[in-house]
Amino acid sequence: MQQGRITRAAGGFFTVRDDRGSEYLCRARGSLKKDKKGLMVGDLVKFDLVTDGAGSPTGEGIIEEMLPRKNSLLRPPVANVDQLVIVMSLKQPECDWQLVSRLLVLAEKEDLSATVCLNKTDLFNSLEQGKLDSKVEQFPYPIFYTSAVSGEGLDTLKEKLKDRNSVLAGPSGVGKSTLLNAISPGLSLQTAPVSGKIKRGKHTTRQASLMPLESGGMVVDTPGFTRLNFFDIEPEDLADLFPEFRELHDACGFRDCLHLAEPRCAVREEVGKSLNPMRYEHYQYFVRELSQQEVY
Ligand SMILES: Nc1nc2c(ncn2[C@@H]2O[C@H](COP(=O)(O)OP(=O)(O)O)[C@@H](O)[C@H]2O)c(=O)[nH]1
Ligand SMILES: [Mg+2]
Ligand SMILES: [Zn+2]
Repeated sequence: MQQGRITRAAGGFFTVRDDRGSEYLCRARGSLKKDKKGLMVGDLVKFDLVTDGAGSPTGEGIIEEMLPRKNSLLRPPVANVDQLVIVMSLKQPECDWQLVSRLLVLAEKEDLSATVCLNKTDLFNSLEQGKLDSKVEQFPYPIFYTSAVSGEGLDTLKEKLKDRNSVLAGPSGVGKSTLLNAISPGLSLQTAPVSGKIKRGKHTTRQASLMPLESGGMVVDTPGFTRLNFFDIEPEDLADLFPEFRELHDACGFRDCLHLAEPRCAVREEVGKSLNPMRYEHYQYFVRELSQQEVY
């Protein structure tokens, strides 16, 4: 049996890529389809090659088995992800920091390491950069800057993606596909100008597929989205998904402190000191959102 990774899934067919980079079009063994989780892009699978009448391989295969998953994301649906790279642009469209935090919460929940890539630095002047620098002080995740126009940060991006399975996520129009084309021109991904009226990109990247990068590693370019819902998170568990709050929790006066209005709250105490105020705002907003969801 051969082993490989599913790089594409459509209409009951799976493209499986082996270590040498050969791709096979596969169907799944009937018993696998009934598996409640189903097969996903990113899954490691064992498969048998289909041969023709003369016994030569046809380039097609049958997936017999799925190897255990390390993790899986729902949006985009992809398994065994090493890292999430959240891409935002500084302008056109403007960076949506709440969406950044939302994606970071989802990454924490899946035990995924995450980085933030801020693109289109060419549209930013030093005054705007200065304002941003103070906004992201004490931000608890790595942030790096890129521009597909000036080439700034492209080596950093390439280095971060090297030899890992990464998912690029962020709204449409921020430059995800353009950045991937810049570091791996063979991909020839479609890109689209941000539509003038609503300053939001058109949806050009459709299906989730895992693409090999010329410099090593694989990446999923996702269609943009602006709205993401949480599910399966209780309000009292949210602070655990803010790593910078997690370590302070023990110092709060109440063991079940939600870090909202409770007295002697170690988290609130640190907002504006060791904690980024914007992150605390996002936390408050998300707790409220999760509490409202609970009613139903
Ligand atoms: N000024 C500027 N424009 C960029 C940059 N990167 C991408 N773009 C433009 O932004 C638009 C959207 O890019 P695209 O890659 O399709 O965004 P995606 O939806 O995130 O994949 C295109 O018109 C790109 O040419 C950048 O660094 N600077
Ligand atoms: Mg795109
Ligand atoms: Zn507290």
